[in-house]
Amino acid sequence: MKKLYFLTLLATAFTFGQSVVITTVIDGTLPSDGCAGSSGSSNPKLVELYVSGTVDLTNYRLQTESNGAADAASISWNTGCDLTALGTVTDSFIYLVGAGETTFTEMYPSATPAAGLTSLPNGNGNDAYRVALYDAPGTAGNLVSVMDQFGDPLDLPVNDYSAAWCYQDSYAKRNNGVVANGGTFDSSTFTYGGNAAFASPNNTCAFITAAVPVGTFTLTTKAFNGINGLTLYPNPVSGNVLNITSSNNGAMSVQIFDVLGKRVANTSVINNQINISGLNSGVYIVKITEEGKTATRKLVVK
Ligand SMILES: [Ca+2]
Ligand SMILES: [Ca+2]
Ligand SMILES: [Ca+2]
Repeated sequence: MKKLYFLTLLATAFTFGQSVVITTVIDGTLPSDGCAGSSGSSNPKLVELYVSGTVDLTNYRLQTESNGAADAASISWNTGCDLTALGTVTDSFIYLVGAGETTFTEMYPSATPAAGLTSLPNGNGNDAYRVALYDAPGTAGNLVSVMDQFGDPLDLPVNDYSAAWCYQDSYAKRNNGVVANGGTFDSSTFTYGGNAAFASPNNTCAFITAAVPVGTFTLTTKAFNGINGLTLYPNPVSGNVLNITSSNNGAMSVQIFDVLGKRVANTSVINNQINISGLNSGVYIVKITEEGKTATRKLVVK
């Protein structure tokens, strides 16, 4: 089954950053029936995703791990929100509104909540999320890979809000340029409103809309493909060593991503070489950074 997905992905247009990432999470303090409404006081609840490149969302899920976990064995991801109904998506935001859709639409008239989905995320602050690919729908499905994750359940005692990413009555926004993390969450890659940022008197549509614009995330980074004289060889590579040189010959760091956008290596160039013995045969994207400039190259490992 894994092989089938791999071939399917290779057959589609291959783009760096072909991925689904979690870009905004909101736990609001507003009514559910519009900005002037009177029903409820914990809306809207949003998880915003961004699809970079073209991704067929069949058997992708947005899953929740609620309230932290005491240890790794206690981590429990729910079956989640199956994204299959969204079909194939290209370079677009997806708005998963778990509660307060009427209010959300008034706040963000240009953002259309995703339709036709069930089990929408409905977190209240100390709940982690992940985008994951399964081999079948529902409880029968087995996990193929994790593409991106927000929050680490092990960061907090159960039912606690002390970790940086725990945003009760507040929000979290992914920093621009942060690519899919493959399930390894780094809390410094998001910006947070701080606990209870939307408490009274900030429990108004105007305040929250201004504090948390949606649809703004971008993967574009400055000085993209800007490393002078960058050379990778051999390519295709069959041994354990990849040579990387540049005109500047400065200190270079290297991240390598697989076709699912998962990071599989994070290393530094030493004596113009990196060791790639950990990579299986396949196609990868190599992201190289030298003195603040970044470039990407396709790499084939035989
Ligand atoms: Ca839990
Ligand atoms: Ca919770
Ligand atoms: Ca809340």
